[in-house]
Amino acid sequence: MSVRTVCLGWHWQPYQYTRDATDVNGARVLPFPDWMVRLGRRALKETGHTDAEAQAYIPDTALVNYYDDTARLGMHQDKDEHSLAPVVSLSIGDACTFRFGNTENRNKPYTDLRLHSGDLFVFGGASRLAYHGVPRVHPFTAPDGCGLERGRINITMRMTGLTD
Ligand code: MD6
Ligand code: FE
Repeated sequence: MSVRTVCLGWHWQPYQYTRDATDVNGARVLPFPDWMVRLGRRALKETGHTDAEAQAYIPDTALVNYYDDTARLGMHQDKDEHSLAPVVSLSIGDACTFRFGNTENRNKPYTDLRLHSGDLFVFGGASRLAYHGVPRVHPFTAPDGCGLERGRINITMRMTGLTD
């Protein structure tokens, strides 16, 4: 994995979520913002989820990944959460190739699609545990005014299902 990550709400490292960034500097993670909860609920409503599903959605962690021109993210499942509530993904800056796979293994069949700045992607239901990754970033494709001149930022919000 060659992306750089900062978290909100809960700090993620492989296999676990903690309130402190124990593998970085030990600092307490910043709180998960209310506006992001509202954005997550709106994303569910606009992707065919019911009002009840949207209201029950209380994302409590966000992983913010920064990709430079050469960064990649290998095929993986997001399965460290104790909840199978959807993952909402937002992309800013350069476009990338996003590889959306199957739930069995990291190999074919998979679908490659391009995620552009401003795209929102919801991983829910049968797709929630699908393998996925980012095989490449496309430099110099960020639109003017998106707030990022170089590289790509992806924000994924999730429900950990954890309590303190
Ligand atoms: C990325 N995203 O798009 C990496 N995970 O940069 C993810 O790993 C991801 O976009 C779960 C759901 C949606 C995602
Ligand atoms: Fe993921």
